[in-house]
Amino acid sequence: MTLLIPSRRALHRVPTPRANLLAGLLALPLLVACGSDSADDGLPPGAGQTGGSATSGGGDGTDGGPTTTGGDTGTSGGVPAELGPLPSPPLTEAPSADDEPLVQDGRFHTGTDIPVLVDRLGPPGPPPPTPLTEADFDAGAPEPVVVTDPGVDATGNGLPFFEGLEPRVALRAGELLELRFQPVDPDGGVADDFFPTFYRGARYVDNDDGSTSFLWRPYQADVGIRDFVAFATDAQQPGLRVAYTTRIKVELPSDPASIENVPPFINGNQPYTVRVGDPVVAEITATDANGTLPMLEIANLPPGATLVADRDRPEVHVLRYVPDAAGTTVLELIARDALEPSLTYTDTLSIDARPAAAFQREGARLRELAAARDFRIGHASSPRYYTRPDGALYEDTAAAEFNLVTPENAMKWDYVNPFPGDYRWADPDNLVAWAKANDVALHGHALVWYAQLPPWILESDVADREGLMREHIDRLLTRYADDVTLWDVVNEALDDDGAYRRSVWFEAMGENYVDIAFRQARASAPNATLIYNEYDTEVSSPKVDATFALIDRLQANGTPLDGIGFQMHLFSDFDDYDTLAANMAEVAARDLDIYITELDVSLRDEGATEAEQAAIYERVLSICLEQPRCRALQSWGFTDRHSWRARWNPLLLDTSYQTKPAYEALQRRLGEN
Ligand SMILES: [Ca+2]
Ligand SMILES: [Ca+2]
Repeated sequence: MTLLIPSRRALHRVPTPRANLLAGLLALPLLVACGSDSADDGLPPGAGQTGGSATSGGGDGTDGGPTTTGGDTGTSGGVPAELGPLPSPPLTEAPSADDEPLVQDGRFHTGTDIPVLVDRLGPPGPPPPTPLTEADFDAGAPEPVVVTDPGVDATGNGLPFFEGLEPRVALRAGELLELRFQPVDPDGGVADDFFPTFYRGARYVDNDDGSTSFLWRPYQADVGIRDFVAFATDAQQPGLRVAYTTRIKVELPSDPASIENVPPFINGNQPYTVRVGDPVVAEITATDANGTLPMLEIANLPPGATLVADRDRPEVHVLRYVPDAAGTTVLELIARDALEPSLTYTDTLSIDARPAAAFQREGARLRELAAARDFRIGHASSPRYYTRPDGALYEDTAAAEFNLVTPENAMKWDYVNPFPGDYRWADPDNLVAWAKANDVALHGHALVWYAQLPPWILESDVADREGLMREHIDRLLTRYADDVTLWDVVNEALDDDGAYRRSVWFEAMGENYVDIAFRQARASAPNATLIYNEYDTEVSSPKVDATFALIDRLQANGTPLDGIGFQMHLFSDFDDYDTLAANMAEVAARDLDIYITELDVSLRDEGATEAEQAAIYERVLSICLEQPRCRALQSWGFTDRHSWRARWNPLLLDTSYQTKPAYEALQRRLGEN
């Protein structure tokens, strides 16, 4: 039975949000939008941001932000002095020969032309949150955190809470956990709820009485302590939410053999379109909630195929084969329980092989048209694309179409440096090698950001942050000094209301962190183009005003800044072209270059058409081409198969690598005068 530990929670006592609480929230699995950039739509607006309600002021001051603390840079008077030397000795171990990647066995990737590297410690990816301890459990759940949309002033409004949500629950593996709770607003009305937490095998049940139940039966693999978070939404102001946490401890029962042996599980696989004659690689992950390692089989293994266990990840098997004829192959995957082989889980993986002719595109390639006008057309490259079935087609298509590339994730802090002194260079190195082989320029992304930070940075001492930030910038710029010509140095410093985000960087250095970051970047890479990258820059808003105030402040300080990145994650209702052009003109008037860095146009709204999408791509490109300081247009991916907003088909090619009207629109416009 579930053991409920009684404890008092002051539901109305909501403290000033603190970075460590937010760090905990950010570390929740479903609050981190993996493989994505900026605020994903799976989150409530504001979640995963700073949670700070009512931060006032524009970009001209820190309005009560923390004072700068030490580091190596004198920052008295709010304007950074010259940078001092980097921390000596270093705050974390510098990259060394131990971090250098190895050449990967050909059975594990789709590459054929250049060696593919792999990290000694396994592939990169966001590191798991720091495990919670018994002491954390004894301390109880974190305090609730208020999250507000921009412009929401909750003064005088009673905060919603959950009736029935326990702050701490302990149970044994094999038992069923039920958390039953009801959102309540003290001012009356109907409060709503939102649940970002989900564990395998869990479900939510609407009890038809206003309450919801979260049902979850943990097994041996789930032993440990974790946080369950639910958001209560205010009845009067839907832009006001409060995150409440239940801390859950799962222990083994005295007789673990009493726990039911449940079937294994295979992670879902999407269908893929590939090209006949290319190698197909698929990483298939099979797990067992009982904590054992399932056996994996493929009932109809193609001729000549290999199926081998991954060196570093025992739960992953890697299939590789070369389809020699057109047609769809439905691979039958079987995971067998380690202790009871008749206990199985089956799944399929569908691979549609088409002849090369099926991927020929009419007309000239985008990069040829762009090069003829001294322009860059680029894309964001999906991490480790060479480990997916369509990897060969992906890289050939990218090489044919683009003369600029940004790693979508490979250079983000949590990927490249997940633990102190642990560098995962393989994926960025592979992209650099591919780009050089194909004469594609590289645009590094993103050195200093509030998101996709590893837990060790979120938990770092405030006094060390300036040094850690500078070390990080220096190490990446030094490694890629000969290869990367542009860098997003600071990404998304401003909140939607124009205030500085209360990031770990702002917390430590105030607004000066932006200056310090750019100065370090210039010192480490004197010839690189240094960019400030931001989203929602195509509209009129307090944030855009604050962006210009930020630029003006940097320039008044003599801080090096070469360009502004307009991310432009658009939806099909976008039509504010005049504001886009005016904002670009404002940037140009400040003697800065403009880069459209992350363009995509999501077909989210009902009835939205690919023709409308194409028209937006074309108009945005036109405005860029008509602005002499606009140097490049990058889309955030190029095939709808690999997109952070894949469900809204936002890109140039469809999931089968066929051209969409958006592709043809860019092609047409690039070919015009
Ligand atoms: Ca209320
Ligand atoms: Ca089992």
